[in-house]
Amino acid sequence: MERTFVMIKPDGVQRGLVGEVIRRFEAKGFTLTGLKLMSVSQELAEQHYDVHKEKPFFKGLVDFITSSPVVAMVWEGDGVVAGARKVIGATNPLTAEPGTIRGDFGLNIGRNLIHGSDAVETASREISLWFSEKELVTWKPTMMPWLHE
Ligand code: D4T
Repeated sequence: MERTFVMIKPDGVQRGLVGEVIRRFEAKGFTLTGLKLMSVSQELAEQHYDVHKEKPFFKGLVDFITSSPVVAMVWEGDGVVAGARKVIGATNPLTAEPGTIRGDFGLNIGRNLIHGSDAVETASREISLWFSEKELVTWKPTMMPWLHE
């Protein structure tokens, strides 16, 4: 089953949106497989955003992610990588569609509330960066037959 890494960034946690974000993923029908509130070390932030290390916003992004706790999650389900990105919305909250998390709650690209892996391979790298194998729980919700034909 496909898995993705989702992180509620410091602005989402500080603004009291943790429950709202989890509610949207649950309501969509994805399965929560890993969940933790944590402070992010400089090293983890730099590894996570390694792909952006030459970008002008890199330092601000790392400072932001390490400034206050985040909620790290793994969600599972058919097509969950692309599906989670749809639930999250476009990178810039000002252009994100209403009905998406960023579209409904955000204003600024540097405060876009939430991260979701952008591809299956990225998801696998990010899940092993943020979670140990024993922190992930494999389980089958009993509502599965009501979600899938
Ligand atoms: P993440 O990775 O946080 O889910 O965001 P996206 O996948 O939607 O977007 P991204 O990788 O292009 O950007 C990563 C992260 O950097 C911030 N950012 C981005 C920023 O502060 N200024 C910028 O100009 C850009 C492009 C927002 C998300």
